Amino acid sequence: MIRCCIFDLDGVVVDTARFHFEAWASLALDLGFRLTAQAAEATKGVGRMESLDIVLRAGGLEGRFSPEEKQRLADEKNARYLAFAAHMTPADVLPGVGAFLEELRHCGVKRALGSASKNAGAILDRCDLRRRFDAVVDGTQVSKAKPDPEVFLKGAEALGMNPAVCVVFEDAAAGIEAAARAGMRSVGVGAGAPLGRASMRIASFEGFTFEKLCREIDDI
Ligand code: B16
Ligand code: MG
Repeated sequence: MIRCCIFDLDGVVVDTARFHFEAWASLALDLGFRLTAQAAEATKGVGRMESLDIVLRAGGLEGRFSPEEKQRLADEKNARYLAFAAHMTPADVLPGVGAFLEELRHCGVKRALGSASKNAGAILDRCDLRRRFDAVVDGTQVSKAKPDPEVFLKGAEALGMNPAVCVVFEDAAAGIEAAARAGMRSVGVGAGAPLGRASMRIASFEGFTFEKLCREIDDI
């Protein structure tokens, strides 16, 4: 029985993952190195300061900056990210997401957002998405980054749902792992990195339905 769907934001509901990548890549260039696709992928779904550590490690710069300097670098990355995101509109919601969220509402399935991003609220407002979710848990409300399950467990708790009836939609390995640790099934979204522990995989929400979801994973 699936009674609640929990959505990651970046890379699942909206295509902001590329803005995060571009902001980290330009910061890395300023620091004197080119960010590899592999290092960029590793920042997916991971909190801001943890992502900075991944980026600095990729450039062989770990341990080179004081906590104050690291905070400044993280603030700079965020300013660049927000400059990209400032132009977002409801047209930036990924294909099929709106119809799927509406179908869930129609079927009486609860919808929660579970994002590591501290900017999630602003993005939801820009894209007129807040009213589509019954609960929103973002990076301002959690203390442990994915793959810790905290963000998804808080989403389920806010809606009074047992993890066993929740399905998480994620584009990042850290998020799929977080779902597994929360005791939830998961759907890997997108054609990116391998998401080994996902219960199923979809390329996008286009043509995806609640009926297909139930058929694929409800009897696992
Ligand atoms: P911020 P998600 C995550 O969002 C992003 O995937 C990740 O790249 C980013 O570092 C993290 O949010 C923190 O975002 O800097 O905006 O607080 O995928 O969990 O929705
Ligand atoms: Mg994501």
